[in-house]
Amino acid sequence: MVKLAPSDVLTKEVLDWKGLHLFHFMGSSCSQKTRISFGMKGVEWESHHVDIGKFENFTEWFMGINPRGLMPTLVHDGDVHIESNDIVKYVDETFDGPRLYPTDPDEQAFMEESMKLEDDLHLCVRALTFRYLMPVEMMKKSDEAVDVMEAEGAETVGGKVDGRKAIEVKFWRDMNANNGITDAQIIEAVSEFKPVFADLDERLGQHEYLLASGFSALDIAWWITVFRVTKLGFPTDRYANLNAWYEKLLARDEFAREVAPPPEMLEISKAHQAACAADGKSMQDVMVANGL
Ligand SMILES: N[C@@H](CCC(=O)N[C@@H](CS)C(=O)NCC(=O)O)C(=O)O
Repeated sequence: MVKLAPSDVLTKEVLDWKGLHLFHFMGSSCSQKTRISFGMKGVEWESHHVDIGKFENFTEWFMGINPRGLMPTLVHDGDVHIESNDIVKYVDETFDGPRLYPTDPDEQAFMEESMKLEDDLHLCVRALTFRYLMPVEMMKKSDEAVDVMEAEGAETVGGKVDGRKAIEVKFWRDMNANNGITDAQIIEAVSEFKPVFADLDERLGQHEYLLASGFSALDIAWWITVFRVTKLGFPTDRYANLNAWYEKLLARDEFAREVAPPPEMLEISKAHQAACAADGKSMQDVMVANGL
């Protein structure tokens, strides 16, 4: 679990906070994952909305509670937890309510491996998001904001030197240098997702949810990825079982309400994807052109 050591927390005031505080952004897929999980669990939490479009996660204050500059971040009775999958696990273990983690050791082992894969693919989700969600001018980070993010925050996470921020800084600097996300990044991301989705599809042909024992946080984590890439134009309907599971969970209020974009954003996104398609550059166009 990724809990910060008090020495990693440079924004000291949160060390005295009581209660369950979630720093999140409405449109962030990792934040959506935690909000859906909290809803399924039935826990009450205090909301701190951080607008990543306004670079509010790249300030000295926020970097002081998350040295990676990422959403979501949890403060519980003065302890700071980062990493969405770890936050969900922590809340599942700490609070009453329906269990989101299995008790069977084989399922626990499978889940740990699959959650890691889901997390490892997050930069692929991000590449697709930053290409297809909105026009590049609306998605780019200013150089000044990235400079602040690079300079602020502790160098350590859990008391150990952390290399994660350098990966984040490189992502944003590359995006600015390339004026967006390149076709090569799209091809790489889609090539990663295809075999993974085929595996999920096969599992979902065997049981209703990803674990034989029933609904779990694994469904929430992968559903968030499938939701995001589907909305960006990935042909999820190529995978019949995955698609049916995706639609079934989307019909649940705990899921739908956390991922519904504001109408004006939806309009911008649709218009952007239509413009990409008119240029022959939709996600499916890039896939077809590259034999994917
Ligand atoms: N592995 C991290 C990834 C977190 C992450 O990348 N969050 C995104 C939002 S989904 C973010 O904060 N991006 C920063 C930005 O876009 O400025 C987690 O699961 O919490």
